[in-house]
Amino acid sequence: MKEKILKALKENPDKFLSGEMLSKELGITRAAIWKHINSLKAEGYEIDSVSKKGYKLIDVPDLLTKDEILPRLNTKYIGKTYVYYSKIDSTNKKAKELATDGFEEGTIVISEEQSLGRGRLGRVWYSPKGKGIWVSIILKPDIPTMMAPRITLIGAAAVHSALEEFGIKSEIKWPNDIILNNKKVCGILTEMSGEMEKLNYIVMGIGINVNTEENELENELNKIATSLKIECKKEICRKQLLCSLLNHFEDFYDAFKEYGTLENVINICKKNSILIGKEVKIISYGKEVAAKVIDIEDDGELIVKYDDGTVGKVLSGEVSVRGLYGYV
Ligand code: BT5
Repeated sequence: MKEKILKALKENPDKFLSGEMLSKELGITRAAIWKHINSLKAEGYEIDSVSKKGYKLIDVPDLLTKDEILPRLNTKYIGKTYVYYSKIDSTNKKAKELATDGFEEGTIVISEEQSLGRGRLGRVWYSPKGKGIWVSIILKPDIPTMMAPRITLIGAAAVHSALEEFGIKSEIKWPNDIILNNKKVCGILTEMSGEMEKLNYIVMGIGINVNTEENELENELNKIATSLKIECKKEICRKQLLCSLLNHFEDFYDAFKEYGTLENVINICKKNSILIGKEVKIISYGKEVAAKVIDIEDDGELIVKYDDGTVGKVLSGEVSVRGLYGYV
């Protein structure tokens, strides 16, 4: 009902809608209308209430609530079950609990702020309030568990494509970073549950620094991290970006499920790779090895040439890749 009232207010931006009219149209009492209006106000909607005139929408909050996102989303199933928090420890942690409780494929968990946002290998992901997109997607594809890390590249290609719609040309640092101006603007954390043969679920967490200011990237994070606002020198609409991201994600993910290939995704990751042709350090289980990145395989693995001339494949999920002289 609240959604219907909001829709009516949005469709009549310059008009007062009387409580009586709303109550007749929606078939609920005026007291109930008043309650829903108060609940919208509590969410941050600025609504003018004038006795004998009614209600007029003045301003919409910059929030990624269900009411703001679902009407703009063109997906079939990604995001249709929408779990929203203003603050949570980690959306990935919550999504894993929900996936275990039987929440279906496509459910997303989103929060304006994370108090314990997580990166890979127990690292911390800085997630300040209202400044970014901190979202996790529950996936339950019928694939062997060992194929699950490939899904990370679907996330990377989806973020890249969404940014492209905003005229932002990003680079992809295999397997889970999106880079702007040699700094990290987005990170992806793919977690899974399953046995060798059977995958129970995947949770893909995506964190994008959207409107974070430079001085908000604390603890020297500004040396390796950036935001869309810092690079584009203007605010970016988080709602539009989130919808575009989820739309692209569903397209790529559907193709993967239907045909079992990652052709488009790999093409995007190769074409926009910041690593191919570079000398890097591959860090795995505390060991560092120098190598040159040659290519990305059709199955998503990184092909590298070691200093002794041998060529090898690197699986995502277990490594970090660093440039010889800096982050990339
Ligand atoms: C990642 O890990 O890049 C995965 C980040 C995933 C975050 C999302 S947000 C929604 C969902 N819920 C979660 O709890 N997590 C996911 P990794 O490659 O390990 O990179 C982590 C490193 O990036 C840290 O050690 C910092 O150096 C750096 N970092 C931390 N916060 C950052 C930020 N906001 N922007 C850029 N870099 C950051």
